[in-house]
Amino acid sequence: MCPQAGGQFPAHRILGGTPVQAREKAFNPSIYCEVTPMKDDDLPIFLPAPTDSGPFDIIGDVHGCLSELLELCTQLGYAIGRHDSRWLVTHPQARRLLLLGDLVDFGPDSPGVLSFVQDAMKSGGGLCVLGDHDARLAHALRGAMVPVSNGLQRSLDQLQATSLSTKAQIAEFLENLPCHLVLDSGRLVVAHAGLPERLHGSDSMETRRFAVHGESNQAFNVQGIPVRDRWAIEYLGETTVVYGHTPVEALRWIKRTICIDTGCVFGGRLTAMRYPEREFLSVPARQAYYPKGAMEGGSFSALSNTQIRLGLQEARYGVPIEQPTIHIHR
Ligand SMILES: [Mn+2]
Repeated sequence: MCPQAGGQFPAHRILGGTPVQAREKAFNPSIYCEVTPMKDDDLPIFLPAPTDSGPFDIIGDVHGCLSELLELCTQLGYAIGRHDSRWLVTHPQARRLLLLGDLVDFGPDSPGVLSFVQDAMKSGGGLCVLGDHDARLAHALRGAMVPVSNGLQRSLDQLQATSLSTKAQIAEFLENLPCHLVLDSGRLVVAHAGLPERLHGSDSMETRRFAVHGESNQAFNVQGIPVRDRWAIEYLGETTVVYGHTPVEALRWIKRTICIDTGCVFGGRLTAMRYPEREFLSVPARQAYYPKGAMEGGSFSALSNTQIRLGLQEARYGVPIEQPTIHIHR
């Protein structure tokens, strides 16, 4: 059984080795494992071996911000070209993009981001995990009844002129994304909403729900303020966990976990973490594409002094918080 199991939808089997003839082989962690969809006309997708050590450029929630994504990739040294309406995305040092999910909703060009990421995965071997907005869009494109809010309508409007077959292809791509990835022989875990250590490498409903949608029962501190990322505060693992989902104004290491969603679509920045270097690179949003109401930490952002802001956050989280240096390209 491939430890990289965990697409949002269980309609596929995880198999080891090359297609068809290797179907009954045990999983071999030294090769990529194939996720073979149950339906014959679905295309197989490939997941990295858990021993895959990169190097990766891990990118937080894009939410349809194609311009900023292209700019960040350029700053990261990717060569980006176009051929037959497809993106060609390669890196001279063979680095690979690793998207943390929530490619869509809120922003100006969700279809463009979906095309870019799919083409980057094909041409440069990039990787991506599933976010909650991606999962909802896939359901909506399949005709399921989902609450149309949170910017989903914007994505559906942008896809209105798209053919039915392309919509089905987008849904299939999203449905086959893994909910989390274990990489670098267990030194790195990526999941859209983070993941506690006990769920790393597992493929249960609980794992999928946590990795894609986040902690279900909200905790509150003694002042009655909601505590986000309780799992990160309680985290004792050696594995570095990189995630997005909750926009943060400033990056912060909470133990060995870090959220790199810096709220680009709300007028913040799009941020990448270089792995294994653990360096951070951001590009500012060209504009606020959606009201900032969904941003966390509004009370912190009103303060200009970063040290005071960090102190308030430490008090709120009750654990030491370390702020990494972030290189911002303007
Ligand atoms: Mn999310």
